[in-house]
Amino acid sequence: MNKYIERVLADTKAKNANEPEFLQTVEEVLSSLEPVINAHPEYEKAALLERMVEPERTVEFRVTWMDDNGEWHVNRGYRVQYNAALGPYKGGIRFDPSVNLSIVKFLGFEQVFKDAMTGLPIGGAKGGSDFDPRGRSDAEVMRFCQAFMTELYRHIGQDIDCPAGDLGVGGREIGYMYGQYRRIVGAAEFGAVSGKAVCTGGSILRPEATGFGAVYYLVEALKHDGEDIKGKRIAMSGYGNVGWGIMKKCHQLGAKVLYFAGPDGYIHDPDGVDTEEKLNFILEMRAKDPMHCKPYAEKFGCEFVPNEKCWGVKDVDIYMPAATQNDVNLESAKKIAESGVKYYIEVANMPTTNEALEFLKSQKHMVVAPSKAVNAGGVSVSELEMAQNAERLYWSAEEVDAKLQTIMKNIYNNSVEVAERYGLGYDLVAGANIVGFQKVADAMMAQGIF
Ligand code: 2IT
Repeated sequence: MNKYIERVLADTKAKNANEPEFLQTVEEVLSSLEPVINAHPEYEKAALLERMVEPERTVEFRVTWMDDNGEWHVNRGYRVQYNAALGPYKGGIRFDPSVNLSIVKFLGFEQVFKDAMTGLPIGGAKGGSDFDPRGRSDAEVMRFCQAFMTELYRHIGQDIDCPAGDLGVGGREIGYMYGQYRRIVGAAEFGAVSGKAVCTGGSILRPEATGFGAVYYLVEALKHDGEDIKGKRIAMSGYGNVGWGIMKKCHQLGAKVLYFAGPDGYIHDPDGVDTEEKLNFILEMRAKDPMHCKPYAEKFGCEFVPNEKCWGVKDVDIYMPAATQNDVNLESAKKIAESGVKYYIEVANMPTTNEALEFLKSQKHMVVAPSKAVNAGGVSVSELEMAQNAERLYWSAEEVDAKLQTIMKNIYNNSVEVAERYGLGYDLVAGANIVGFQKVADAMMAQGIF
């Protein structure tokens, strides 16, 4: 490997030894940058990689809130403002007991390159809390969101940092956080938070955007091989906001999601999630209890396989891990490769361990697409929401959807073109990393060293 990359990686590991998820993504990204670093010796002189791996700012804060029984709880809140060379910091907020500094830094680092790839003027950030919203009443969630924003508000703003949702943070939580922001600053500054409901400054299609964008990317990857999405069969994990968006778009385009996995096991519906009734049932099921997908099998009379993932099923054309990080390890990757299925399209942030990703990429019969390209539709429509807020107008669904399709097409095409230009062949993973890196690098070099 290039000596400069090797040195920065070793230093990053030594400095952040207790942050495994963060180190995982730094290793994945940096190790794919060799050709571009070789071509630009000036980057080493400007300490570019050292600066890129270090967040511009990390905020960690106490969040104190009262439950419905009058008991006080203390959680930890985070916002990692990673890189604003391309525009205001932008990225989601995750509420989940697993959230810690390593998770937020990994998500923030990924976000920098993802946001760059969209071609829109946004930097990268991520935030969250170890608060567990599951089983909490609406009033408890509201009090938590208000307490969280009471500290976060001083670090964000429409030209500074615009948070949005992620796992555990949907339209409801965003609404409560935006309301508290507005109350404190005393101004209808819509562009300070995205993913808002349409009635309060949000963009049409934001809830669907990540899933729709993933399918638009998939359409391009299929087209490259002379294939059509119509009639394709899909196995996925996750049926949250993103998974649901994929199912909805697949239904519209005549593809079928035959398998989907949740925390309790997986569903096999041989007809696919092919009706509005099924799509609506998934929404209701998730709202009632996000930990169990078994009720779908009971309702629609299909198979439920407890405590298993659907990686390795053979009667599909495409796998789409859309749950959470490190969902697919080497053992699952081997089953996936053995199944003979060609397309492995990552959707969740970093759903594949590095060794599993390397293994899948080495399989000659497979096409592997990286999440930071595939799931960029969500943040793209978030930025379109900021644009609508800035001009104080709402756009139609057709306008937003057309822009989203163009963005996803460009992300795919740019990745292919750059990988080819650097002699890497059809490498969608390295192509995406290099496209994102190059945009951030150009902006950082143009702005001087700091
Ligand atoms: O991972 C992601 O891109 C998000 N959670 C969405 C970020 C955003 O600002 O909409």
